[in-house]
Amino acid sequence: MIRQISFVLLLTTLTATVSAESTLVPDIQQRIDEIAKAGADTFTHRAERTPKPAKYSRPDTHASAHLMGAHLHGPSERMIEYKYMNMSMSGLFAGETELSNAEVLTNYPTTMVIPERMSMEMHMLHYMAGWKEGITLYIMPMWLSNTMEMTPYMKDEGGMKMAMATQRRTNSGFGDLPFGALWQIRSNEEERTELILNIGFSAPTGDIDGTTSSPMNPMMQIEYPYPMRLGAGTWMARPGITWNKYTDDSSFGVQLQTNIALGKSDAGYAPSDTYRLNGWYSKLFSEDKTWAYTLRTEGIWASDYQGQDPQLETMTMGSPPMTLAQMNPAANGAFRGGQFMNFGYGLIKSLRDGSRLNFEFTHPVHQDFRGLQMGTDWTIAASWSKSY
Ligand SMILES: [Cu+2]
Repeated sequence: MIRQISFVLLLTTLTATVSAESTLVPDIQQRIDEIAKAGADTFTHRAERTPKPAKYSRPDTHASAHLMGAHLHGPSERMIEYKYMNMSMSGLFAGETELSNAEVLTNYPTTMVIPERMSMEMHMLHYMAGWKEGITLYIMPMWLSNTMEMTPYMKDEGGMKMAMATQRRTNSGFGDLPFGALWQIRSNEEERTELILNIGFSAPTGDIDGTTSSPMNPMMQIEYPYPMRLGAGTWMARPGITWNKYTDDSSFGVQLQTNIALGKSDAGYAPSDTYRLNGWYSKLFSEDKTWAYTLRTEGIWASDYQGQDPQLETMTMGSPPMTLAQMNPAANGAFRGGQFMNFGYGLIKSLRDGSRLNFEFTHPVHQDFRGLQMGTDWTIAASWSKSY
């Protein structure tokens, strides 16, 4: 209930901001196009030898590769983007401290499975369509592949826990379906700034009930622990707001992007609500204005899970009887969320046909986990996009 109220409050606040800005200043997208055109003249000159004139777009009108919802398209313009993301995780952290496997077994005595490494890969197809002046619609189907390596432990006759061979599990399939509208609620041609509201949602199309063989007992099928699942299991509201500012050869952006559960899944739980605050800077650094580098800093606040999946947290097995959540920290919904800070470094390259490549590497500079969770080593995002 509280999360619904906070969502409505957030929307009300944003709508109020919009009403206050009812006098729409001329579109800055036009100004950006002018800048891009000015640059394109140089390219046309350069491309004289080729029959087709080059059609470069200014690289930094797209934000860092990990972000979305930060740019619009003109009416009747479309954009197609393929984006790949990979997050690599390893080690177990309690709060800000990384624990050795021995420390985990001592401090959390019911632990029988220790997650060692994990990678979360996402293949996304992002489609954007300018609907009318200042409003762009988007949809982004995705295919996920989550892989985890974990070490099961068995008790010997003396009650000592002995490590068994490390095992690997992969869960792949379609994820949730984000879609929505981006609304340029304010633009200022003189200051070359704009404010974009993201009215976004995601539909629970990703599977949360997949099963795999238990690392403790290969004859037994159990449900995947929470981080291995392919979706939220519930509709999510994804409201966000972005501010952009452009200069002749650089740009700045600030974005608050949220992901808020609108209910609980059939399995009885709601995933973390997350709030991501990003600030970034891009600079065109090549003579022909086709290269930009991006620097980004990100703060993330994520709640723990609400409710519990009985398959993981109520149903007991073995002797003495224990739940999967007691045996494996990744199956414990109380061990989710925290506060994080990341730095990102990226490159954007505009190509001759008007398409663009966008790459970004990020690493955490601060991780403060609730409970016992796997730490993030790095993430990458790489995309190719083209407007037409
Ligand atoms: Cu786009």
